[in-house]
Amino acid sequence: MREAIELSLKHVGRTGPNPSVGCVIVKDGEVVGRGVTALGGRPHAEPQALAEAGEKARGATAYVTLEPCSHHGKTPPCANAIVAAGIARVVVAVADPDPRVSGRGLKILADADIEVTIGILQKEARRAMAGYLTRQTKGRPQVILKLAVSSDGMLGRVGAGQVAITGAEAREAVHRLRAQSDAILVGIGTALADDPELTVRLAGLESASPLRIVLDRKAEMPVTSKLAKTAKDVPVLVAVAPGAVGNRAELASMGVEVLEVPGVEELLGALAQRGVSSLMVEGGARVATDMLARGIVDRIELYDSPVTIGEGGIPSPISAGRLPAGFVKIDERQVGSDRLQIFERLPASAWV
Ligand code: AOF
Ligand code: ZN
Repeated sequence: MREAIELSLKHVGRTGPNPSVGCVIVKDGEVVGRGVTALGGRPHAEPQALAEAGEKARGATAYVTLEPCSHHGKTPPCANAIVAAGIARVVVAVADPDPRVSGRGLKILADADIEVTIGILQKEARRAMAGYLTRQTKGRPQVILKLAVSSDGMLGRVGAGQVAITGAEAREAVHRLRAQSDAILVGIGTALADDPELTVRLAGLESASPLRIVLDRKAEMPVTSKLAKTAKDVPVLVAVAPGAVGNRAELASMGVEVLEVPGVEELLGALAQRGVSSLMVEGGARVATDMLARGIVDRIELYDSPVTIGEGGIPSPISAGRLPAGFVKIDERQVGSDRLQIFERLPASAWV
């Protein structure tokens, strides 16, 4: 199962709206087939692992991170494929909350006299598909807040544009996190101050750039911004208040999608509706504070840097020692010159 989870991590953020699932088939103590949900979401993991195993699937054990599907969607049900291949035992980490599946996949297996075990490494597998599970159960994407804080507790400097706080290794890790996310969001303050591009600029992952979103109540995003100018290459969505005028016509003519939403919760609901499972929030202080106050942040990736900002600094709303209630540290490691701490706030129900 650990290997199946590792496999699934390879395609996180690139199978939407499907979860990235891993499947490993073992016969006589040897791995005979491996599969991960293909980029774009199909084929699913199991048929690929079964194809690799071929005749060796007969009498073998299949380890799958998510309950095999039972619905006739864009591909035939994986549970039926497992039965047809003669698998003897199926070990599943997490039951599928998709109402089309939700226990029916397990039932198909059990009805065919396959031995089924559920819940193995459930916590790890849930973390690996947290985006999908959050969207299915809460009707909004998983929200990941990324913050880089200077040694004097600042996020940047007023009027200075983009200030390098973290080092090269952290920058690479952040771009990898962007690639694993379905969408990335900043506030209009950050869009104006930094003129960010918000794309993935890592060799081999250029096509994994997520949908770029700006919270921009008055539609103030400049038509000269990098975001607007690149909207035809990588999609940009500007979330405006109902009736906002500003630059919306010009932005729309440049290929920017202008979406009217009364508030951030409605935006998250609309994103989930269109299959966005994970949303990375990259700035700035006001957006971070607001999202934390609303209780809609699920995970915080906090980089502490040795760089000092000093005069004119923008204070960070949070620090490792000053987190809102309910967050627990799940990981801590050095990333180049910076210290990364990861916090999660999972509802108790997500662990059972
Ligand atoms: C599996 N194995 O690798 C994945 C599954 O749109 P469809 O027809 O591809 O179905 C999407 C649903 O399939 C999704 O909501 C989830 O229930 C399941 N994903 N299932 O057996 C896989 N990715
Ligand atoms: Zn399937």
